[in-house]
Amino acid sequence: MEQSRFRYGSAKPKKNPRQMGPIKLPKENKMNRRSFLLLSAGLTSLAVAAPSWAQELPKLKQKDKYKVGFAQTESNNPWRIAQTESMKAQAQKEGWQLVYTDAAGSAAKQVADVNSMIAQGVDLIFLAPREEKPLIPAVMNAKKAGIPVILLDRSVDPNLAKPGVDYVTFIGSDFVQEGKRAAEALDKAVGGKAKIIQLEGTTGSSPANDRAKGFKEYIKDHPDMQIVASQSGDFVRDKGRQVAETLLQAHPDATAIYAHNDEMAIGAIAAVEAAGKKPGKDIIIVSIDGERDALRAVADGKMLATVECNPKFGPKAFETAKRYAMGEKIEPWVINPDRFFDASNAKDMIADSY
Ligand code: GYE
Repeated sequence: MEQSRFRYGSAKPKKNPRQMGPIKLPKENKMNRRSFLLLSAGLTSLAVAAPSWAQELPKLKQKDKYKVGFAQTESNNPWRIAQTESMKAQAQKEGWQLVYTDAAGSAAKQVADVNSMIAQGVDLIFLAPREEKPLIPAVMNAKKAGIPVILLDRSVDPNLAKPGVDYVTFIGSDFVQEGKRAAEALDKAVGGKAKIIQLEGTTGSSPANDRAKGFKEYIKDHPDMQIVASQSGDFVRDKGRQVAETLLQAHPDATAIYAHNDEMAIGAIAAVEAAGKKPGKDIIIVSIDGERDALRAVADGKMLATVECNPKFGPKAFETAKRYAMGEKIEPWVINPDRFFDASNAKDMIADSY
């Protein structure tokens, strides 16, 4: 009720009174001035807290069937395609209508996609936010429109939007842990000594940020494991190949490549071979995802290992939405457990992979 009196509830963050300049006060009345200042201080703190109290997390009415949105980031790799298939298959199984959009690698388009889902009156939006900050408006617009959002596979900046407040929950892997596990596998294989080229994922995306963080955290206690170069390959195979080619030329002493996903690792294998070196011998390659081509490369000895990041979100996504509709309190992070694939098991996993 407070929000209607103070108007900040529906105001955009830009309207924060802190940014509106000083409030002019009548100098002649000291008492008035003091209470006015106290009042305005109170208002300021209310306004700062606005996102949490201004509006509650939208609810999901209990119904037999829903119309839900799934805002995908892009469809240029097997991981994304497997994720989309899993969501579509689950929607069909439940008999729910799925409004599917593909942002084709553009955060701006993804925001527009979410706006169009809002206009179409979907009951809930599954969003895979391409980058952590640019997708905040999508989350907030849906909230304002009273449509609950469940984040899938990637998250948003935790300082700008919060689970249980602005969106229901984040369903996904522990990317920091994935980075640590990749570093640990490399450490064991090379006896704690490596000059590493890092191929980063999409700049500003939560998996790229956290996979870098986890890896860095692990190697900080291993002084002979050094990152000699690090650059984004945008999670894309061919960009991974190009970046690896350039960085291998600039750092002929490199002995390892850590790629934030398998697609870039596969690209890197080609770059290593083009440089006249042997992947798996001269250059040890480790990455994350567990897609078919990477499992094959591990089985062939061209890659050391890949930490799993499972794209099959369908069952868990729809189940979480149903739990939410039933009024269950949803945990802020529904963690997907990850397996690990190396020479000991990669071959057996190929048949079942994507
Ligand atoms: O590792 C990558 C994809 O967001 C966790 O994005 C996902 C990552 C995944 O493009 O292959």
